[in-house]
Amino acid sequence: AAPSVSPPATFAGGNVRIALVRQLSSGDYFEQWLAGAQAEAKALNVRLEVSSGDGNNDKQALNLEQAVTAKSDAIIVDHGFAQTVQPAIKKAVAAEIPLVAFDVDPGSPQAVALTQDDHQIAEQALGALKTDTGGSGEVLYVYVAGFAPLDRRDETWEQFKKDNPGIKQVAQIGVVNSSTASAVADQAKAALQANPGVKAIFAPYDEFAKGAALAVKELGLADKVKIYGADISTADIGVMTEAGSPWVATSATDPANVGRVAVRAAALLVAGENVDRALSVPPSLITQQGLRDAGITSVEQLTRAFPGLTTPDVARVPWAAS
Ligand code: SR1
Repeated sequence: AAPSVSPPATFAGGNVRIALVRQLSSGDYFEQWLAGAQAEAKALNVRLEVSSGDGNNDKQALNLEQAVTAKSDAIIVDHGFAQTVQPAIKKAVAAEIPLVAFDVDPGSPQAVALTQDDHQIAEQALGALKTDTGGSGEVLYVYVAGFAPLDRRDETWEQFKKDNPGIKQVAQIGVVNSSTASAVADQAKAALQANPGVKAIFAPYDEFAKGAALAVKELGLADKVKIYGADISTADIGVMTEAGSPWVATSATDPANVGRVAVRAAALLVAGENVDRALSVPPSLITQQGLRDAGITSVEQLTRAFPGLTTPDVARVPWAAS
């Protein structure tokens, strides 16, 4: 639809600078998220200045300090550990630089905290696991503490185990680095060999799920062990739908849409508009069966089939076309 109001004058010359300060950048999720953020920046005529710590938290903190010193018009902090980013976030707030924190607790009430609904992500995936297992059996869990979204999904997993005493976590594995999927595949192979009774893997991050799928296939266990994950990409859809794939369900947002929301929220703050201090993007449950039945092979097709994956009303920009 055509925009209802004109853009504020600040946006006319293309000189609004939004710093995007990332902790991680490799992997399908983070690549799609960036593509969405860049597309929204282009649509809003703002310059998106992107840095990544590439998994090095000190480097991310330094990049954040630099964005504050450079007097960016707004800053988006994408992931990170609270203890490494909060000191610089405080400086941004003191310098009155609007700030959006995605998937990390900003620790400052002035900042906008953007999340996916991580409890719902875990609930949806675990709901599928419960249906398929009948609520009992040995489960392998993939988790790394310290990442806010994974910690929230872990809260749901802990509650799920209490509510379903027939579910037994027999091992926990996990690593987050620049080759997460292959590292998790190695760990999953060892854990599955040590625990031959496992019938499900809860792997709530797509790099975890891809690694787990590789391990299950290499061990020839795809008929016996099923994977319940999080996130989606075109490559993930390929893995989920290939013949004999053990990855049967994932709960996901569209990462590009979330990147767009982050940039919209930052632009609204630059314009002095009101933005809720807590923004949340809801996920959808995507099943292997559903993907196969609908013949979905890409995220573009998926977003057409699941219109709820696009959230134009979260941080809607009144001067932008929708
Ligand atoms: C290492 S944290 C990975 C998660 O961040 C985003 O929330 C994605 O959903 C991904 O699962």
